[in-house]
Amino acid sequence: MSKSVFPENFLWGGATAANQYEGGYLSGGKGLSTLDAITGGSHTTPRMITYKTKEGKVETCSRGEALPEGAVGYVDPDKYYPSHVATDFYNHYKEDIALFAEMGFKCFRLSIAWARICPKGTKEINEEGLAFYDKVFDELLRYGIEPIVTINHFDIPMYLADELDGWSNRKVIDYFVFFCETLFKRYKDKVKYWMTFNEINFLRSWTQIGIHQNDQQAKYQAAHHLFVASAKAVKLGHKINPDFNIGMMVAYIPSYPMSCNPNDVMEAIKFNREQEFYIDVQVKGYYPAHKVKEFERENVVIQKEAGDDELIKEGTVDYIGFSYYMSTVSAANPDEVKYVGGNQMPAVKNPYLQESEWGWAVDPLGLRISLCKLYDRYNIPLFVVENGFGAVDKLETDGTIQDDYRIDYFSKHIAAMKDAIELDGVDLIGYTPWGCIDVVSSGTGEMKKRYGFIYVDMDDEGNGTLDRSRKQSFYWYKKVIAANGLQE
Ligand code: BGP
Repeated sequence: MSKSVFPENFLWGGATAANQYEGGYLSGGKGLSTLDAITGGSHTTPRMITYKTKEGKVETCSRGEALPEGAVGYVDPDKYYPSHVATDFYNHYKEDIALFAEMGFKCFRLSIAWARICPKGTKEINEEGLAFYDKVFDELLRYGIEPIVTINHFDIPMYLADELDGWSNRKVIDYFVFFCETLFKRYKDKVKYWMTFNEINFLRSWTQIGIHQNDQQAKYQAAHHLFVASAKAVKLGHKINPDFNIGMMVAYIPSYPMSCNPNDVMEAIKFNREQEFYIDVQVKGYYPAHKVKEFERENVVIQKEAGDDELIKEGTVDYIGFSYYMSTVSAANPDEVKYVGGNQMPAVKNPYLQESEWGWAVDPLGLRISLCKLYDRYNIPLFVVENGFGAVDKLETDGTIQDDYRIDYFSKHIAAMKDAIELDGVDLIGYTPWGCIDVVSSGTGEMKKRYGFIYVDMDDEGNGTLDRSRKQSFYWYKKVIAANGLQE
């Protein structure tokens, strides 16, 4: 029998995020977060933000839009908000962790709901929130499962968004660093792996960073504040516990040129480096030259304080965490570009690849390509912290779920990681497939777009028993983990 090429201590596991999984949106002293005011959606209807205008009128707008001045987030009792119950990790954590342990998980990635620890996002602490994650970490550690913590996954306490205009305001850096310090000190003996911001390159205006405007100036000024906050957190974390591994997290979608026409190649370079910009700052510790030039051209002026550049240099991360779901194609001719899927990604169809029902191109080799590109370029450990196949699963009358399409997807992506380790020498430390248990879709708000090895009985309107069932992929992944990635 051949030998596994995956390192012996490779972190096999799964990934989730508080706002899509936890539920208990007002339980245990939690404050409101922006995501608690986002309605459900579907394949065709985008998720909407509910807000109150200055005049007190209740309105909605799509997640990408700017909120009018003075508008505040609002939870309309007549609307359905999937984050409120989600798949209820808050009340099912023991049962779920037992299932993860049964699969043989070495690690489990979760995020902390900022508003559960600091209900308003300010320096008031909710002890009950801290105690909840203590119980979760203790339960994981009991089974020898390493917690991997995303400090901030797409949410911000509503108070910070509405009162301070979120990350556009420099004061939020200080509040975030306080939040990190609270976590680092409290969990320093329980958690070793952290990452600061989920998909830092995908932050949508009010929903995720709490800002009311939505132009380039506002977006990049907020990004600067996120960079400074992340760097401060990394420095502080290393001081509190030098054994901490603190990473960054980016959504990585490698783009291929549509043809060998150099104009298409240039487009692909531009697309890729927009993502790599976020990695450059957090790994190399400075703004890349192309971004500085772009800011000059577009009249984007970043307000920095003395010392920011040094901080960014000193607070570089220990590893690169990234999500990989698909690749895309860039074309110089804009007529080729269509917007696809619930997440409205700009894309050109790749004739060589199949797509998921949501239009996401399935490309296992693209994962190897991403691993090569990132390792060649940055030379620090890599961690695939999200990967997976969103599909409609059918619960059979005998209680089984035959998700062979998911097994096929994972099997090919794991083979691609194996090649990257064995043939390209990539230093890959772990793999946490997305939504290892069914969670609400972030892009569409649907329940029917499922990723899990574990099925949760819950539908798009929030009806269901929340019962858990093992899918066929559950048994398959268990074997893969037991064989440290060797596949039959
Ligand atoms: C990433 C997010 C996750 C997750 C995943 C799948 O962008 O980090 O939160 O949801 O994508 O996307 P979706 O839920 O839209 O299918």
